[in-house]
Amino acid sequence: MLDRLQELKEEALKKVEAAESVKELKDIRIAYLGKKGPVTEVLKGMGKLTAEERPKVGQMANEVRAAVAVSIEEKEQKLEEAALAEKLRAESIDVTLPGRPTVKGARHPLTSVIETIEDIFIGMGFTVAEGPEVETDYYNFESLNLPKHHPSRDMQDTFFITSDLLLRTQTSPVQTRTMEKHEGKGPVKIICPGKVYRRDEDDATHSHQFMQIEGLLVDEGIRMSDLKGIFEQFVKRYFGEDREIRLRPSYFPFTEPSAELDVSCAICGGSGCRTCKQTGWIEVLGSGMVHPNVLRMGGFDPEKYTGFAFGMGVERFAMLKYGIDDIRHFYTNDTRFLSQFHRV
Ligand code: 2U9
Repeated sequence: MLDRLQELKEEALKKVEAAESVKELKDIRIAYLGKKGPVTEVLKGMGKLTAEERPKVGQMANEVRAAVAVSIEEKEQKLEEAALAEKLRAESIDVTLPGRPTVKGARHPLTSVIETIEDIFIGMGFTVAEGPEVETDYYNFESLNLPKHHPSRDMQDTFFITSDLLLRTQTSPVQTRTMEKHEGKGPVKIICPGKVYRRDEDDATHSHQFMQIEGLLVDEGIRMSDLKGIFEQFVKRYFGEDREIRLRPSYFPFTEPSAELDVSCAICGGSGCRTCKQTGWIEVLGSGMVHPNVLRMGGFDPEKYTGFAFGMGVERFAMLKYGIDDIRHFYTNDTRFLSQFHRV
């Protein structure tokens, strides 16, 4: 029996020595030291031994168990140390390697243009006002001197939600709402940037959703010359000092008189080219003196107060400034287009 135990010990120690994983060691522990293992089997046969032999075999069995257990533990520690060393080697960081570049986003060109225009008007004492995109018929049409069945309501095709709710076709409702808040006391000096919606077929120059910036200045003694002065400053700051402006008579139901603003063509310098359709001038916005009815509906006394208003399409400004030929580029999220505006 003693020989058998010695044999088992050597066999187990050899296997521990050869083991390459903690899992293997666990299997060896179960195989040799477990309840159904060979050492237990030997001990079960002790009944047949003499009283003299029994303690010797018992002691030997305990020694074998202890030796195998210790060698398993030692081997386990070695394997764990080796695994940790390997992990540290694999995860070591070479601090001398150059960093991986991170891809940075850029402002959308329309956002940049809006911010540039906002800054110019803020510099002239305007504040920025915003309002809801879902509007009532009253704020979008009625309060702008466009009563029901007015022919000019046909000028715009509208996305109606109910008979009274719609997606705003211009940012003008923000101006009426702001006038109401002022309760008939001037000055009101705001610009209103935001999304607007029209039931247009999308093509190179039309989009069913686009960006507008409108402006409104209401105070005592505001005249057409104030409008012209503000436009002159705005155009020179946005397009460049060398650009000239001219006002051309027009018609809008919410302004009287109304005028279109033209800017001298930068491409031909005024002599006429394809961009300016041989006129030397490019139309950039619509404007006019606020109609007395509109002032009255906003809570202002037209006998005391006068004002001017204007509206521009942001995409058109961006297209003119950067030579973009299709409005759909702004809304298709093609990064080849967008990434060109990194430093705008
Ligand atoms: C109030 C009073 C008057 C806003 C104005 C225009 C002229 C205009 C167009 C330019 C290109 C819209 O984006 S576009 O299609 N706008 O020509 N907008 S005057 O007049 C107002 C607004 C609010 C209370």
